[in-house]
Amino acid sequence: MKTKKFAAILYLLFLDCQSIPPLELAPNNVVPSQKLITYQEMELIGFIHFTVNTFTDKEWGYGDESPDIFNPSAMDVEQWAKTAKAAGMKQLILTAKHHDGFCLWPSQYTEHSVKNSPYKNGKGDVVGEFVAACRKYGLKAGLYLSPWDRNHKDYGTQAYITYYKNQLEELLTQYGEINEIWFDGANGGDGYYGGANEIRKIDRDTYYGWKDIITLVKNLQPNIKIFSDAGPDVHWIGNEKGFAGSTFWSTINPKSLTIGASKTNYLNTGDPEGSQWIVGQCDVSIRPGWFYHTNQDSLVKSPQQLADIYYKSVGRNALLLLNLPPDKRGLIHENDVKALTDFKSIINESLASDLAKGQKASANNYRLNHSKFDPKNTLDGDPTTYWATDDNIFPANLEIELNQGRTFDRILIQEPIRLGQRISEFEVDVMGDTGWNTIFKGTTIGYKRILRIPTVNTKKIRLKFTQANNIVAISNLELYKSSPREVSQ
Ligand code: FUL
Repeated sequence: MKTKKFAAILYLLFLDCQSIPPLELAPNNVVPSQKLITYQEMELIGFIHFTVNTFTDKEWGYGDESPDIFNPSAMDVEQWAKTAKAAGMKQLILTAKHHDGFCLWPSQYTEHSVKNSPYKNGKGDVVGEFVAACRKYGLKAGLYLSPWDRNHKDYGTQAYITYYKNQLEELLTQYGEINEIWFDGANGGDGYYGGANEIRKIDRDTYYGWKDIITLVKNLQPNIKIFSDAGPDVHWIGNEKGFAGSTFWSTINPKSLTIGASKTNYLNTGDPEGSQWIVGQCDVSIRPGWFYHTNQDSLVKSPQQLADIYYKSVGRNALLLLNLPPDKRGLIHENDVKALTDFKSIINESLASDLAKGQKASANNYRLNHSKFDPKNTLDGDPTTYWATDDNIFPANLEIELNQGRTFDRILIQEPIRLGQRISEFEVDVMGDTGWNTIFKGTTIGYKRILRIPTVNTKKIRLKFTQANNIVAISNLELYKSSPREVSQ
């Protein structure tokens, strides 16, 4: 009898538990892997374009350059790493081989490499030295291996694909963990090609056999992120200015992408209907060219221009990949170091003191009235906690009340992207003397959005989320007054 009663109580308890909705918000269909979240969290990374072009003053070598010209006079790979580290970069990517085909490591598959250059009397290995310097300074190492090779006699045939795969195998087995491999979309055209001096065209869809190459890369380095116009992990942003679209979805449809032939507008905005999560990466050079040219010493981007780029990349849900090309000495030039250092100190100053921290957050609704979804989770500095509403609450309003009137002009917002990217329309209102004023209207947020708004002085600010593809969830909100140094003095 007693056991029957006990069973009935258990059953009732079970029924009761069933009626309580689960405490974690159901994720979207498309979400990033932890690997991609960790990758996106790097935010700022650097590119190193360095090869024979540095010595010939060219942007694209023809492929007939003699290895004799690769002779940096004061090479210091650690200076690259130290410079990047000091600027808060988390990774560097080196052009192990650019379109000219010259290899910065002593590849066994070609004579066209550092092994036949005067650098360290042919005993040098720039890739090896680079990776060691990255490790020493706590940076992740990435490598660029140009699919196009204007030096190789077999370019355009299957023999070259074998050569390319062999080189990938060298790079991905001899240097420990490589965090990213960069597949450039530029390929096919005129070149030296072992002396043929002709134009060679390839079929972008079929020639490289990208599917096999991707499998090979992932087998050799399971944790690597593959960059290309088409991902599969990281995609080009569609321009070389360092700007993501002001609407930018981390979801995209890979069926619409081809390496070397993707629509740039599509890459620039992503796709709310996208079937895959591919992180956006904004590449741009600190100078007009990707390689060092003396006559561009005065054309290094100003710290203010770099700050603008930062807001249009990191501030728009993408990564910034900033190129720092070493000069003929093998050093990042003083002007570049200065611009980079000043840029980073300006951004650090702008985002130094969060005026919303420890202030009051409220909302017109929060899910189940449960503390797990409380609006104050947006101000706790913990990226894993978040505010979320009950089902179908639009607008979802998040209000921040400051303990006194504050002046600010930057708003940093984050979605808990492990649950997917959701917001597609929002506005920002501030409380004025006569009530709420809308001062900004926006679309996407994603991992991180940093809004530059006109300077306001207010005690109350409201974010009004008017459209999303799922229940609204926000993990973080910060308010800042930017450094006056963001504007040229
Ligand atoms: C382009 C290349 O053609 C440029 O030389 C540079 O490497 C840039 C990052 O990608 O497609």
